[in-house]
Amino acid sequence: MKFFEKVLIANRGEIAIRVMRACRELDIETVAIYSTADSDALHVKYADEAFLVGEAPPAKSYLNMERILDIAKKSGAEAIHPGYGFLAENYRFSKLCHEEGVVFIGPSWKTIRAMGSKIESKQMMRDADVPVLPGTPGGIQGPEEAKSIADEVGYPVIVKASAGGGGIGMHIVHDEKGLEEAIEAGRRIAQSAFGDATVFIEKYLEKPRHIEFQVLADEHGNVIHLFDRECSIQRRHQKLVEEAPCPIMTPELRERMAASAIAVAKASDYTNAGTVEFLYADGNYYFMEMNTRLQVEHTVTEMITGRDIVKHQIAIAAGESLSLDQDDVTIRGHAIECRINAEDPLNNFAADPGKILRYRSPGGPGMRVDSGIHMGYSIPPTYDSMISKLCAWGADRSEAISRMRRAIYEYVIIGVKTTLPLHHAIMHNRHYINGDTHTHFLQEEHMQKTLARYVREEETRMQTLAASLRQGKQIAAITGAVNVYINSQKK
Ligand code: MV4
Repeated sequence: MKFFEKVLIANRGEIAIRVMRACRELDIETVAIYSTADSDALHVKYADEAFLVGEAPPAKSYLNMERILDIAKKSGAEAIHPGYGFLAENYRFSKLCHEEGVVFIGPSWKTIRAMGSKIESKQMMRDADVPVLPGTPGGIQGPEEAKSIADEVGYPVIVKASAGGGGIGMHIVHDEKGLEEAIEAGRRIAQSAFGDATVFIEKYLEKPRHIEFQVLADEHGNVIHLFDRECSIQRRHQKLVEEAPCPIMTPELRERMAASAIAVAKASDYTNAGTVEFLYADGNYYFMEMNTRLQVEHTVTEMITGRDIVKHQIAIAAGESLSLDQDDVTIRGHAIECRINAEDPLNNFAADPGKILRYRSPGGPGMRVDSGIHMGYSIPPTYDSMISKLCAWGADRSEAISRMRRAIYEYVIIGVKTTLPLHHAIMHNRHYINGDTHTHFLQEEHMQKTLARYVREEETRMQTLAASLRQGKQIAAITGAVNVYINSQKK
């Protein structure tokens, strides 16, 4: 089944390539767009056609709706896949595509808009009997209302921006003294970041887990889920490690949460692929938000279910009925994703863009590496600093961890600082190994101590490798034997 003749991918990097891979398997032609900073990028070379969309700043290129639609029409693309980030959750873009007769591969613009409002989506879920955290039902009207609600739910509470995301405008309040100030600060930040000052308050959970469910919904009322992911390990609201399934999931909890995830999708008239995010603490879970896009971490779900989420997105957007029943989807084994970024773990994770001088990615059993870079490529400073998504699958969680450690050992990246040592530290952390994680995991002392040591070890490894390359030992570098060589040097 072909679904479309030609699809435009309105994104860059690894996710553009991920979508194009699905298109290629489906025999669909691909159209890439690229900014002046990306003329040498892999996604441009991978596509059947590529069009310059504008200057490097996202507002002039990957966020330029009119220009992207012009390219879609000029190239004859019938549909646009937005990837994640950029225009993926911009309801105006989805609406504009609809008006211009181009299929937006994602949910309807009305659903995207409704889910963009935390207050509206929370109310919708409350009505659908999905658990939500107690707090103000709508936006805060005044300090008196805020005080009485905070007293009712009990401190600590959290102030959140209704239009928010990524923790922007969020403030934790421990007692009545800080409340008014937090609301004012939240309103100010929300106004300048989103043009909407509406904030609300809810009960704050100290160390919750972030558990999410992948859902698929077609345009004929069929909704299924593809099980759960655990995404608690984050830094500044950027996920670093994700896995599927969630290590603490029980059949009973899964049944309840999955039913809620399906209820969320049905209540919002959801179509296409989406993710329902929950906070979990002490046996209870609460709806947090719904992401109306393909997510970075969809990979781990694909690995445990054997299903291609992007192909399902394309089929759904073409009006097809879901080709799967809920009972067709089962979990096989366990998968972990580490996001490898060009960042300096010892310098507050400052981005470290630059040229990749040597690059060799891991392989062998149970590996998946989604990447938009290659040896000799310069990571531009303009966009995110992701090098790759390193994913390991195992028959059980323990084997997935062993394989991830082995993959980190095999990985050679020279030229930029990377988060590999951080991932090494996490994969050897006994709390992680026990599945004992939460949203403040990286701030804990035990992580800080081990991290510094692993970063130094990794730097030594890469320096030794660089030196051996300068001595002409290229063969070792490309065969991977260099890792063995380096380890024996250390002894
Ligand atoms: C919370 C919370 C605890 N209690 N809400 C962070 C991003 C935004 N989408 C919501 N976030 C949180 N909301 C209540 N009522 C803790 C967080 C939170 C968090 C959530 C998921 C993953 C990582 C996190 C890191 C810090 C805070």
